[in-house]
Amino acid sequence: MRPAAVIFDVDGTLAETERDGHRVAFNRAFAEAGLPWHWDERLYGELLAVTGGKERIAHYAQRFAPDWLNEPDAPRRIAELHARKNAHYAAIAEAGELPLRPGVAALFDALAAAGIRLAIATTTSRANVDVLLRTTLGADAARRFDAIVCGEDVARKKPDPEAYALALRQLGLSPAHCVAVEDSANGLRAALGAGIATVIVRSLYSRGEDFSGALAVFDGYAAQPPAPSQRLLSAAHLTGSALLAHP
Ligand code: XBP
Ligand code: MG
Repeated sequence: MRPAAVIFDVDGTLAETERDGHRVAFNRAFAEAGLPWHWDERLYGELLAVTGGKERIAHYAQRFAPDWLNEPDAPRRIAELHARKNAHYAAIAEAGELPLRPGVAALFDALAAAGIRLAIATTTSRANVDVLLRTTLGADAARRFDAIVCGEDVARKKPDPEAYALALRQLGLSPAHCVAVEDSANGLRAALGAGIATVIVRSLYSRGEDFSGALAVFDGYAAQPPAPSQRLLSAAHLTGSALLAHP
């Protein structure tokens, strides 16, 4: 049995957006606001434990600038910083600096050709998803997805399963008929929490994470379609151990 739908995460999974996209955009917003904050690559890797841009800023401030966070207008300043960050992120994407990971576009095509529906469950902002899809796959790209659940749509971000549960409801499918594709341990916990079998494609920042419970773990999408889709299709009905026994 093939899956009826494959639900993709975005950041790290479809594109390496974190190091050269979100991180750079955060730093531009901090500099613009006159803040002496700079998130280098290593520190950003630690901060990624907290999903959501606003939540990440608050988490950083709690550790490194508690007085700033205790100001009464801190929530407004965080919201402003985050809005500016997303504006810088959009500019980076518009400049063509955030390509899809190799093999992603071919995988979308192979799944669609096999009659398998595409969906997205991410905790990033909708504007960031829109600009990434548009600048990589064209103006109509969002129409290829039957459900796109973003950070604004949920009360609790990953690793909470809410984003995946909502995607299932929008698709009208049970978890047994779907496969999730994730790059991080937080994402894996979210998808498994919703009862969805999950394939991991590790990203720059997630290489050392614990992926216990994943159906399979890859370091990239196979270069030659339809190989990646074949493995993904079979992932829906093979148990993790069977997949490992038949790599
Ligand atoms: C994505 C995130 C996001 C992005 C930025 O996690 O953690 O916070 O870094 O998003 P996942 P916003 O890939 O597990 O969905 O700044 O738009 O919140
Ligand atoms: Mg991710």
